Amino acid sequence: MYDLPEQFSAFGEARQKGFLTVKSVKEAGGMVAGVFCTFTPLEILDAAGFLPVSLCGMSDEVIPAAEAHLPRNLCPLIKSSYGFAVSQKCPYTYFADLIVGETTCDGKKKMYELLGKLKRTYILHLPQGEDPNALESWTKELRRFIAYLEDTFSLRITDEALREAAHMRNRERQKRMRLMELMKLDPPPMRGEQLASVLDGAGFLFEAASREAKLDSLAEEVSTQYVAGERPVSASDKRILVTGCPIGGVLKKAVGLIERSGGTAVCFENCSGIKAAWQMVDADAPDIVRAIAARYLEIGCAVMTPNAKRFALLERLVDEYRIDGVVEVELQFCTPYLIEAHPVREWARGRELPYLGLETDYSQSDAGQLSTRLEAFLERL
Ligand code: BJ8
Repeated sequence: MYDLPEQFSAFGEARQKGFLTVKSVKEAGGMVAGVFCTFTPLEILDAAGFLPVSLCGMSDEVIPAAEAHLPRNLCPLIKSSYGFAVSQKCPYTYFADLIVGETTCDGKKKMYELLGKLKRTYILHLPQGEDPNALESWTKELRRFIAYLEDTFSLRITDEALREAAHMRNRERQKRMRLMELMKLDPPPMRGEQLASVLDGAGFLFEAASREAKLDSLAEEVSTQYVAGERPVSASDKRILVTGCPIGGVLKKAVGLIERSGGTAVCFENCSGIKAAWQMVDADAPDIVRAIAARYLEIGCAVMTPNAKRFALLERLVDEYRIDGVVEVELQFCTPYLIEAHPVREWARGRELPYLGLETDYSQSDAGQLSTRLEAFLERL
């Protein structure tokens, strides 16, 4: 088995260790913003001097606490996120001066109302689809958010600071893309589970220059070892594209199982993977707020109606990563993605690509059943 470079572990531990950084930022008088979604315009929070931190819940340990207020038949990501807040088990939520939510799926929207009773919460009203007014209304919404931050926290957000933040976030996205694009190699130079842990962990390395340096150094290390002949993944492994809901809470169960059953997840279309990184902000555009708005509207999430952007991206990724099969990971009760699974299945059929949909939650109770289905699927490829 591949000997992990030390850098992989640094990313793996970032989520646990990052709260010490957040604590010291708070002690030094800094401000922290908790965020949940890839649509959150990080550049605005950066330019305002906030440290943005993801609050997405990834474990089922706090779901019983959440179910005291929320229905059982709700997506585990929502229940876990709320559960961590209500049970005060998440240091990041504890330190947050502000929580930024957005109108995506109904479950999250309504959960934010409850969260607003625990913490100061601001809701961004995201346009719900590809209508001709979407860019105008999202740009106005971002200006309203800027005005809210300026008034509430007595600060000033300049265009210059927004441009600087856009350049910084673009650099980070490019570095994430560089790492993900290494998976185009055949056989790939690392396991998908390793890659996904790095992409998640990078979000908890809060100092931009050091985060960028670590992403660069990992890409260098992986490339150097590959050129030197290291082959951590068997050439006979099937190349799998993973799509669907965010996978942080089911990484080991879903991706780990794919990779123990004869496949490698070479491409993550999900949030935290390519969907969240491939589009850049035009940082030198005359209207920087509009440029930020335009960039975020390119995200092909199933909460959008219609969601043609997801299919355009999938189409491109299948060729670029020479995909043998598609695995769609659906979190239970996620209406937008569960309904969009049908057109994704139809699209895969049209491309003559084997497709498997896995509906799961954060528990381990279905691990055996998923394993059997994945083994059968991968054997067929
Ligand atoms: S941009 S994928 S992070 S909305 S919470 S929709 S799993 S029922 S997370 Fe998401 Fe933003 Fe889109 Fe990405 Fe379903 Fe659960 Fe809703 Fe979810």
